Amino acid sequence: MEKIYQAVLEGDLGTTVEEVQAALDANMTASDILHTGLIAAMAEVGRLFEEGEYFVPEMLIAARAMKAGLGILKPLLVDSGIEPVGKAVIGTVKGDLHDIGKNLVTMMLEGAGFEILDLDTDVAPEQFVEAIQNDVDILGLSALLTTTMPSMESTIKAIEAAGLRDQVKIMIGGAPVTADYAQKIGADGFAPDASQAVTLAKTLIG
Ligand code: B1M
Repeated sequence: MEKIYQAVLEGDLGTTVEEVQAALDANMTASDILHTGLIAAMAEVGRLFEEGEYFVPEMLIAARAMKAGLGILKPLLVDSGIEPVGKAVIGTVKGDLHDIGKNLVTMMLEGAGFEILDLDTDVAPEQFVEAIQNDVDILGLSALLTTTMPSMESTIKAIEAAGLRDQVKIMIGGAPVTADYAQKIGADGFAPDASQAVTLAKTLIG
């Protein structure tokens, strides 16, 4: 696990992939590798960036390594093989290019049996409005920047203006987002991480 952690920290994609595979071969669970290896390393990358020891390029190559590791874990995280329990649209809001957390939430929701339409990153309010027209149970909005959090509110306003607010439950998340903020902007819920996003989504459609 230490090798995975170090490899992500160093942005070493090849070693990350090798060590994630080695950990799986040694019967470690996908969930343990995800949390103790990959997510823990990204948290450290964020700390180093804040302290001025890492800059954007280091952050970017670490993110690439993490994504490659996630790619190996994905089939194990999503392989639930059950009928969809609900339909969800998800995306990172306008102006924001961070997608790792959103991808994790997507994988966990897929693993829990949700059918997902992932709109990717930098998604404008009108794109979300368009995507939820047909029988969507949950809309998930992700934001990693304090400067893009207001895009969550604009998206909810656009959905209200389109007359669709009563048809969809809206949940939000991302490192700077809080439950208070969710309440303030009229979202239906907030989840601090991907597994709690699954619990929340199930509760919202319950
Ligand atoms: Co960015 N970045 N970044 N970055 N980056 C942060 C977010 C930052 C906190 C770093 C720091 O200063 N410590 C900081 C934001 C500060 C702020 O707003 N207050 C920051 C900055 C400043 C920037 C730039 C402005 C840097 C620059 O260019 N000067 C720039 C902005 C680009 C843009 O979006 N327009 C930028 C760019 C980048 C990279 C491209 C280099 C890269 C992103 C690569 C990618 O995503 N493909 C990057 C990265 C990697 C980070 C950090 C280091 C890691 C983010 C991450 O992937 N975490 C990040 C520092 C940090 O967060 N500690 C940072 C791992 C991931 C698993 O966690 O995304 O939080 P997270 O997701 C969690 C939960 O939040 C939750 O579940 C997930 C899984 O548990 N969750 C949800 C997320 N979405 C959810 C949705 C839900 C529910 C739960 O419901 C729908």
